[in-house]
Amino acid sequence: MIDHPTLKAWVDEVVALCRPESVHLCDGSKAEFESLAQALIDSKTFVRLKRPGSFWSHSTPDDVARVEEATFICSLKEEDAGPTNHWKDPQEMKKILTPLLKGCMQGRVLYVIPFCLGPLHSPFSRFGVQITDSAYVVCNMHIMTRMGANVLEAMKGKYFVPCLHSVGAPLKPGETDVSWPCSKKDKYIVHFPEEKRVISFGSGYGGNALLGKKSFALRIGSVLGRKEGWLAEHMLIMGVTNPEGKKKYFAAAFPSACGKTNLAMLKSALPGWKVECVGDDIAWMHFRQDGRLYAVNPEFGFFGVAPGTSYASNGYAMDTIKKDTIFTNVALTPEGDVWWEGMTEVPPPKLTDWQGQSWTPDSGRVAAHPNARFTAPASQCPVIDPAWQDPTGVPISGIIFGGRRADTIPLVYESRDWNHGVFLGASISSETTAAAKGVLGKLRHDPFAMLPFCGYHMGDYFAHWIQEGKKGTAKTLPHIFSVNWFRKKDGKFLWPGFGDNIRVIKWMFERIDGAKEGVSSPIGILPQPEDIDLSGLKIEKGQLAEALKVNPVEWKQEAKTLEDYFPLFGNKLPPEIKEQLAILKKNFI
Ligand code: GTP
Ligand code: SPV
Ligand code: MN
Repeated sequence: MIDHPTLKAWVDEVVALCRPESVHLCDGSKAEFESLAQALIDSKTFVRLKRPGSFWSHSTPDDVARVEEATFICSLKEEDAGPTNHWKDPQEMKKILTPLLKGCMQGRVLYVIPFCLGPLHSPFSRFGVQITDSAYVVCNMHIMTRMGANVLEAMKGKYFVPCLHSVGAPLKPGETDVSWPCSKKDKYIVHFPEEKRVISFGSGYGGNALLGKKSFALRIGSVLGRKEGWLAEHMLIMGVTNPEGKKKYFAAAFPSACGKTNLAMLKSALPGWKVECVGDDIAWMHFRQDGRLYAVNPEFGFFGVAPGTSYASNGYAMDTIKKDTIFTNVALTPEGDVWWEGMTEVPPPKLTDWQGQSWTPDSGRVAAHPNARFTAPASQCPVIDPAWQDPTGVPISGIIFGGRRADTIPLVYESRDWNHGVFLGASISSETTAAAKGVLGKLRHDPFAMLPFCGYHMGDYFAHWIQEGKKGTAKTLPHIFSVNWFRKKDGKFLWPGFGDNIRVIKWMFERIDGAKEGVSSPIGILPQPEDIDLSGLKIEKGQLAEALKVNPVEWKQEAKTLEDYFPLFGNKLPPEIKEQLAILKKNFI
């Protein structure tokens, strides 16, 4: 049945261990999606919405986000996982996983999903195969990846990354299924970097279960990138065109639920400026012979945060999800449509909330889970970039790092050079969000927005970035910027954000073109306040200055925090980072 000897052997091995009722090799067709969706309607996992081809589903309250405490990098040596990852010896981990996997697919179908990360036939793309016992996961993979018969064909004789997933909920004979099967006891999201394998057990949600995303494209991807000389990053990719028709591409890293989807599809507040989207979550980037950095989006769809998405904040995302979209953990309207906090100013009078309970505005609880998500095809985005599937990628002129910071970090500044830019990426801190299980709003270090996603020692990762920068010249390397849309005064955001962020991007664009002088400061290059185009924006006097301010008291504290943090990486902390930290400290004495 499977014309790929390695794949066939692996499937046979998993069948013998997990004991599914049957095996289904996915062809990726529309008919396949339809029939799985119908099966999910029958098992009450899906409710058909009035939006064409769209479905509502909701998970159990114990399976709503990534589980970082259950995520492991099982490298042969503990040192290679580094201080920011959970580690276990691969053999020890297999001793835990094997008994859990034994018979775990009983009563279920084992689906085999051949998928390709990146455009098919691109030299930068990689193959994977996900085995899963969740039809919900298959439907999501249909949207999120290029998958199916044509991928299997292209994969013939080629290497693929095996990604094994089970919801960990075997069905006894005669037992009826629940609408959201997952393990009540055990969750493990495990990566074997040397074997280039992923095993995920117990969860059906998002990045825990859609293994092409964080597990392969980032954790295994970063390991491949280090070895092969490229970068796997938690970054959006966007094209920016100025009123003269000149275009530049940017890649931007923000921690989970901190604004990548918003920026990737920004609706410009400045006339004549246009943003087009290549990707909203992950970038695979390679330096080419010309010394420039090129990016491809390994994904095929968006798994975007629903709450807060509206025609005011992200109209293009709203248009993307009009059809053929899976909604998870949003609220359901009596008319068979969806709703979430922030979608409209006035909530509907009556809803079914994300837990399936009836809800009214005075219920005293949210209707949608804060990490409720939509799964939608990238091709439906009205501002998808014409080059989004270009097999060679798009040339990156600017890299942006950002976090959710109520203070200290100014609206925008530029690094002095590549190594200083690497330091800015390494220095990101951000308040935690609902994208991962755990406390909300707690400030934590999240270097390069990769804290939960780097598949090896973060100190080696910094060194890899410094090394990669040597492939370019001052002329060809992307400029590197830091932004903060989230700075507050008296509890209110200082910067309007969203579509107005184009004003900041415009300054970057002009800096890259050499059209704007910056102001040298102790932290890097700041804009002259008059160089941020505020035309047509009603903003209180002094507010921009406040948003751009470098407060020495706060920065002394920031430098101290970083000085306390970086020793975590021990002797793997590159001297270049130490040097940048020393410069920062010296500048505030
Ligand atoms: P993942 O998919 O989890 O990796 O995250 P993401 O970075 O794509 O997150 P997303 O764009 O969905 O972030 C949404 C959150 O960021 C919401 O809380 C938005 O309100 C907020 N946000 C996005 N852009 C802005 C902005 O310019 N200003 C402010 N204040 N908030 C913003
Ligand atoms: C994130 O948490 O950064 C996401 C969502 O993009 S998930 O795919 O669930 O990891
Ligand atoms: Mn993400």
